[in-house]
Amino acid sequence: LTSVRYPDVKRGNYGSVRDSDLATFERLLPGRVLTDSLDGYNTDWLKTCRGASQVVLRPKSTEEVSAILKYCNEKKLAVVPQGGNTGLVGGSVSVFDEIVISTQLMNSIISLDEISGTLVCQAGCVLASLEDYLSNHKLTIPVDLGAKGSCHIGGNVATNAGGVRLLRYGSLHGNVLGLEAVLANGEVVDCLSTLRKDNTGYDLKQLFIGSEGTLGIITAVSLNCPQKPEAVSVAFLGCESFQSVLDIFKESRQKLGEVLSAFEFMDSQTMTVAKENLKLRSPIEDYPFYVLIETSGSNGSHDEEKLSQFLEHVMGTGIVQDGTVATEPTKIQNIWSMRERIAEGLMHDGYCYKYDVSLPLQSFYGLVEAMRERMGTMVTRVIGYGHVGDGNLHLNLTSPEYSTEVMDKIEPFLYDWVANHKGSISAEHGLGFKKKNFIYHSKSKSAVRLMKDIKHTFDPNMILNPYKVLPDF
Ligand code: FAD
Ligand code: 2HG
Ligand code: ZN
Repeated sequence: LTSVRYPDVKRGNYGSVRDSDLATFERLLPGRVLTDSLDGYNTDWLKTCRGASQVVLRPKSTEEVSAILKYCNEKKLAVVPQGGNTGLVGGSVSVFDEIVISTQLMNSIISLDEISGTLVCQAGCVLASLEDYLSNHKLTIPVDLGAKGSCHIGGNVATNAGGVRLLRYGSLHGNVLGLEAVLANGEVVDCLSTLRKDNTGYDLKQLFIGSEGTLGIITAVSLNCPQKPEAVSVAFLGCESFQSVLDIFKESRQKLGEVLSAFEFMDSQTMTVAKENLKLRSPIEDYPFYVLIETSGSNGSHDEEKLSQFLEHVMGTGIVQDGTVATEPTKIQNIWSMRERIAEGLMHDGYCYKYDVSLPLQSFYGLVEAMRERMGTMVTRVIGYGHVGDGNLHLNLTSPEYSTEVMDKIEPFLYDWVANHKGSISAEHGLGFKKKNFIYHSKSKSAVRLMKDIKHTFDPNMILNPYKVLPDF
C-alpha cells in the first residue's frame, strides 16, 4: 500500500486499528480515546505534512503509556508520539494511519529542588508554563524558543531543540539530568536521575535526546535549571555586511564575556517579512543586516555599563551603523518577538521551503547568496537568519504554493552545498520525515548502520514513529 499523499512511500507491514482495539484503548484510557475531529493532530505546524490517523490516545501517566505501547507492540500497531505538534520536519504527524500518542494530559510538575535548581516534570508540560512556574522560584528553564507557548518539554527533548539560549546554557544534552522513557514493548526505562554527576555505565538518556520519537516515548524529564537573571538588556543593531555581523560577534564575546546570553542575526529580506507579513515596525532604520544581542546577569548596572562600552566601541570602529538598546520588559519583548515570529510571518507567503543548517562561519552566508542566485525569480523570497552565535543558519524560501520544479531546483543542490562546506543538514530541527534520506550528507555509513542497530534493539517491530529519522536505504 502506498499513500495518496506520499506515492513513493510504502506502508509498513503493520496492523490496522479495529473496533476491538478501540475497545481495549477505551478500557485502558477511559474517555481519553479520540476518533473524531482529528485534523489538528493530523496536520503539522507548517501545513505541509498531513497524516491519516484515525485514533488519538491521551494517556495521563507513565503506566498508561506503558500499557498502550505493550498492546500496540503485540498487535504490531504503529504509533507516532506527539507533543505540542510544533516540529518543523514532519516528525510529529503520521504518514499513514499510525496511532497518535499525545502527551497533552501529561502536564504535572513532579518536584523542584530550589537549592540545586532541579526540576522534574512530566513530558507534556508546555515550555512557557514551566518558565512561568520556575520564574516564581527565581529560576529559569535552560531552553527557549519561539514555539514556547505550545511545545512540550518532552518534544523539546525528543528533538534536542536548540533555540535562542543555547549560546548561554548549552544544549539539552548537558541540561537534561535524567529522563524516563517507555520502550516499544512497554518496558519503562528509569533514568530519571537528578544528579549532576553520575558516571555509572553508558549514559542511556543521551540516546533519547534527539531521537524524535523513534526509540521510546519520553514520559518525564529532570532538568538543570539556572538562576533567573536579575537584569536583562537587548541591543538591536544595523550593519552593512555579513562580515560586520561576524566582527560584532567576535567583539561581543570579548567585551560582553559572561553576560552575553544570545546573539541572533537577520538579513534585510527577513526584516521585510516582519514588516510586510507581520506588520511589525523595525526599531531602527533599514540596513542590509541586523543583529540582536542579549545580555543577562545578576547586576543590572554592571551589565549595562559593559553593554554601553561595547556599543561605544563597535559604533566607533564603524562595524555597527545604528542601534537601539532596550532594558524595560515590553521593549525587550517587542524586539524579541520580531525575531521569534519570522517563522510565522513566512507562512503568509503561501508555501515555505524550510532549511536549518550548521555551517562554519566563513561560509555561513555564502549559502544564502548561492541560493538567491540559483533561484532567481522562481521564488517569492530567499531569507537568511538565525542563531549565528551557534553557527546555525535558518534559510527559508517561499512561493505562493508548493512547486515540484522549485523543490527540484533546491534539493539536493542545497544539501550538497552544505556537505561540501563541512556543515550539517539539520542543526536543530532534526530529520523527521522530510530530511531522513539526506542523513548521509552529514553522517557516515558506519554511524547510520549503528543507529539502525540501536533502533532494532529498542524497537524490534519498528512500531515507534516509522518512516522517520532513519533513511530508506
Ligand atoms: P512535536 O512537534 O509534537 O514532536 C516533535 C518530534 O518529537 C516528533 O518526531 C515526535 O514524534 C517527537 N516527540 C514529541 N514528544 C515526544 C515524547 N514525549 N517522546 C518521544 N518523542 C516525542 N526548534 C529549535 O530547535 N529551535 C528553535 O528556535 C525553534 N523555534 C521554533 C519556532 C516555531 C515558531 C516553531 C513552530 C518551531 C520551532 N522549533 C524550534 C521546532 C522545534 O523542534 C519544536 O518547536 C519543539 O522542540 C518540538 O516540541 P513539540 O512538543 O511541539 O514536539
Ligand atoms: C527559529 O529559530 C526557529 O525561529 C524556526 O528555529 C526557524 O522557521 C525557521 O526557519
Ligand atoms: Zn532556530
